[in-house]
Amino acid sequence: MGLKNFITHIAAAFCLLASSLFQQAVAEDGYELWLRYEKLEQVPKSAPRSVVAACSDLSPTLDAALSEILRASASILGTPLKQGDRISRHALVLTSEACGATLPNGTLPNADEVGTEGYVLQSTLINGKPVTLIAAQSDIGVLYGVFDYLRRMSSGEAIADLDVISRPKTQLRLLNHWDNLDRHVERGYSGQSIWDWHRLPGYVDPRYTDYARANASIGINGTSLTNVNSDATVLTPHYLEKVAAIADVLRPYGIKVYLTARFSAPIELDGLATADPLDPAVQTWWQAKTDEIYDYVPDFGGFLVKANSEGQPGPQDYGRSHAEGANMLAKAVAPHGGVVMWRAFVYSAEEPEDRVRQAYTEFVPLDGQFAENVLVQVKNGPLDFQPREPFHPLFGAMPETPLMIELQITKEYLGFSTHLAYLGTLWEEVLAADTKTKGDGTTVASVVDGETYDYAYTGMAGVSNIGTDRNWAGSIFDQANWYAFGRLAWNPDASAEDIAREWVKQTFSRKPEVVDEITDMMMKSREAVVDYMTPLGLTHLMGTGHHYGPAPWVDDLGRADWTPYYYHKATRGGIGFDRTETGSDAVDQYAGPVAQEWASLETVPDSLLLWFHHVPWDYEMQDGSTLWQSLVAHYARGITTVAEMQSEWASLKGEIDSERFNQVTDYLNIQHEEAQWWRDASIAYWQSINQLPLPAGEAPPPHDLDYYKSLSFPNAPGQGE
Ligand code: GCV
Repeated sequence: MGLKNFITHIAAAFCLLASSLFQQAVAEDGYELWLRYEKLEQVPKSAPRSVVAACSDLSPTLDAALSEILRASASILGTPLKQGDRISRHALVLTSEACGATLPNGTLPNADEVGTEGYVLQSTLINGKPVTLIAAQSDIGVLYGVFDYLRRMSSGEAIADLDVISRPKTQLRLLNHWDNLDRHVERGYSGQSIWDWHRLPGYVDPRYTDYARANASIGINGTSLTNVNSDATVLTPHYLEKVAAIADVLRPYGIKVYLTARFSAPIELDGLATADPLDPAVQTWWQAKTDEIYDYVPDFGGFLVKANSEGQPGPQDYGRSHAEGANMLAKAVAPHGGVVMWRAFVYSAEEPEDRVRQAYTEFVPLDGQFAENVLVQVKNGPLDFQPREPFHPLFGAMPETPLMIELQITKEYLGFSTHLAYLGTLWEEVLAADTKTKGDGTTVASVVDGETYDYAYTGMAGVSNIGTDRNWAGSIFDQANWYAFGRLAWNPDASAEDIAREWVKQTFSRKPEVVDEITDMMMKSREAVVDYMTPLGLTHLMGTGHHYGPAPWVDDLGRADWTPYYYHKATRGGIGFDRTETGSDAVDQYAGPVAQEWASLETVPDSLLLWFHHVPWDYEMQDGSTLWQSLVAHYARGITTVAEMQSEWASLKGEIDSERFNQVTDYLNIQHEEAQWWRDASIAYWQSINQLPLPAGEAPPPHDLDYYKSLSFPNAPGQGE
């Protein structure tokens, strides 16, 4: 080999090494979420050539929009768009009323079309030049429009001949972090809290900008930073400075900061004798505290409150109602344009009635008594974010009070971060449910988005699954739940499948066969969890406290309604909670036709059977099998579906980078093992009660019941206080 050849070989080997090192360096660890902006195989003719902001004033929000376009175009198209100051052919033109649009009259969309946050994407001519216009009333509308445009580009969709108008159907689209000041996240399965309180405000983690980008890309416009089981310390000046530093980063992305208000804060922070909301000194304290917060954060969104629930202090400690408590805080934030989100997740410490009845009993009589800037925040179901619940009976029952829906993105009851459970389908089921409170078609979505009762405020909250894990959410597929929450908050009528598809295209691959396969896995994943954990309307059978794994046998906690036994009531004679008029009559809290359907064994769907009825083990199901046979078959179906997901995923080897492929493979293996554990432990317990043999062909659990009972997980993540 001559010297020249030798050098060429060495150079080639070096390049190979460098490129493999580079590949490792840019390994797909999930950090980029759905904003990966994967390069297009072929740049379409309609691709823009330059970007220009047709504005007399460039706000930080428009700066963010421009820099997102430059970042994305560099990646998707291979070169960043040129940033021009004049409109040229094939330019992307950003503009808004707020930025002092420098465009011909009539180019901007009007407020009726797009409202304060909507936008248009339009392929049009400006000064005779073909351009794509991203225009809005506000700069945040432009940013949302930019993210929509980039979503289309990065999904490989057509970007020629665009004629899109989009505006959110709800006003307040919030994440609720259940993050403590010591960075423990209650029900968090993705590391610690991203809010690094100790180092703030001196060190502001650059990650907060990526958090803001991700949220803005799906339309989220608010975040409540702290746990609803709240710590008054966050309201002290030392912490408010830190809150202000976070708010400064989020502001350009249209995200307002909210805080949880501990009702007893006046006592704890300043030694007041009471926190009675009708006490003038207490009212003055909250007014001054609120003014102080607004000094730090001028666009502070308001308070989120959990009161008189699970040991939290509240107005009832002083004989006052939830409305009186909420209204005191509402008065304090009103002059600043803030709101109060008052949670309806309440149940009495004395257990006077079926727990799922209590929020309705408590809140319906207060309809009309809340101040104008109060929203009552209601979980999707009447119990507690279970794999399946009927919709909450409060939806449709409070025409005078804006009701927000609260969804749980973090999977406290659906397998933490290792089980693949796409929650888009769970939320779609709830949002599409017909409450019939104002005739047919009064869906939960139409209540929440204000269409039915013309609420002054509308909103959706999602309990965050975000933490310090490099992939943010604990698993790649859990990112889809964050994504789906934002997209549904923007449009509660959107289809879970469409959302899954667009997420897959941006996250994994644009290849149709890959998109189909992964979407299929996602669409059946939640029902699989229902099948292997709590089929046929069973509920809350999880391990005590941490909620990890099965524990249907637990019947002796401090209070009955924390035990699985309370919910399944299994005896030798039968199983299920009678919520008809012969039992707790919780079904009566639903509008007539819904109540009738669910109260009757003839018409109740199998999926809610044991939620509303106590039936014998040999009860004949719709398909002719006995309840016992059906229950066992559901467990088997759940495990089979997970096995299917495993082989579907395995078939994608080579289509997905190895880092994400391997992690998902490992997690699916865990899910399969745990699905089997759920089935075996549950069957071992049910058999100890009903003494029935297993249906033919069903394998007995490999261990006896005592073994399953003996398993203990004191260090399971995400536990509460
Ligand atoms: C923040 C459930 C959870 C608690 C949570 C509570 C709530 O009970 O297990 O951790 O507390 O809901 O929503 O307030």
